[in-house]
Amino acid sequence: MKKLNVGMIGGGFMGKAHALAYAGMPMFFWPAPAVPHRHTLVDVTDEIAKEAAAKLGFENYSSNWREVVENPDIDIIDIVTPNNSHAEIAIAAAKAGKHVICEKPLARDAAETKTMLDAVEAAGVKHMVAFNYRRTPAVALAKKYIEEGRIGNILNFRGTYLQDWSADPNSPLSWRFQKEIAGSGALGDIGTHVIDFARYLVGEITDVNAVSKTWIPERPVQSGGADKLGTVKSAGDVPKGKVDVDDEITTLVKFENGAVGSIEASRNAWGRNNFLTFEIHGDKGSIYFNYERRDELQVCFSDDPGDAKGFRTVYTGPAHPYGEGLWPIPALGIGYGETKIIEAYDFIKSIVEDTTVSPNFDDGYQIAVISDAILESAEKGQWINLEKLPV
Ligand code: SOE
Repeated sequence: MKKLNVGMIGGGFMGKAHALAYAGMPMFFWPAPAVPHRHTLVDVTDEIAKEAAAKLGFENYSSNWREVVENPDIDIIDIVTPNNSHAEIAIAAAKAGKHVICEKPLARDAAETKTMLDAVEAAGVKHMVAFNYRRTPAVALAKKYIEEGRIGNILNFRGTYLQDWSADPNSPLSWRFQKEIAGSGALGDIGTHVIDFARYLVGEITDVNAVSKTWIPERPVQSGGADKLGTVKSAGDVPKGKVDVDDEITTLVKFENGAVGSIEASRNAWGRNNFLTFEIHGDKGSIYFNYERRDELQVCFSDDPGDAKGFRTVYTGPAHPYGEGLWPIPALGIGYGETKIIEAYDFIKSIVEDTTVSPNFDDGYQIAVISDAILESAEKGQWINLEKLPV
């Protein structure tokens, strides 16, 4: 069976998710299109890389990503580093002829993202941006129902991504709160997942009208590099640094096909953990999804009998998208790991079969253009029409 060697740049939280996906993919989708081999893991020092490689099952380690990108044995470069390093690595990887998968958001703004898109297109390599949530079977099922016309013409999309890991002012000033590294705050980090849902399920966004807030303007300076997502709190009188990105963003949206809606993202929503939701109303029915209950798709069809009309729950399983590879009984449980396994499967399949996979760097670029427009709208306090922006 064909083998593809993976060089993964970064060994933190997302590195764990991607390593799990490479290990698990052939167990779920057999025969695998190709078996991903965890060849080399790169981190900032040899010591950190060595430990991460041992933990995540990589054969080799390195602290020199350029060498790994140039290594002729490597087929795929997987980028799971903070946002400010994505472009440099992805462009070098594309020039070296490697297929590239990169965590989201692709880069800090649309201009930087465009350089990545241009590089992979010029090199003719396969590329994917890791908006994994659209690979939750219930989300893919929503897409199927929409394509089959089960809820008719779409009128409204209401999407949220709410978390509370940074609601505590003592959560440290990690890179996710620094514009120079992250590009934006809740918008880029989590709001982009909702934008991905909106484009995937409804269509292109043409206009946005947003508000943005930074609720906690300074945070304790982080000691050590690890991104603990608010689980490590600073106690006492510690030096603080400025937060220069959004904590919360809410925007109205208009779609090319006439639908309207809203997108919300906040990391200051106490009680919400991974509250990634959408409700979509069509002229023949409605669909509701909440990632915190990710085995379930709530549906209501207008032609349901009058005495049974209302939302009901479909539990995803073998009869649904990706069901042939996953668990044999509905509701046994899909997790974050499974979404990443499906993502790895679709990416590797696209390499072997020489097809285009979505979401790819073009999708990542469109999402960056929309994100920039949202920030511009919030700053100017007005609607921004995307058709007038350079794309
Ligand atoms: C932090 O908010 C984060 O890790 C995001 O960066 C991921 O994309 C999301 O899936 C989980 O939360």
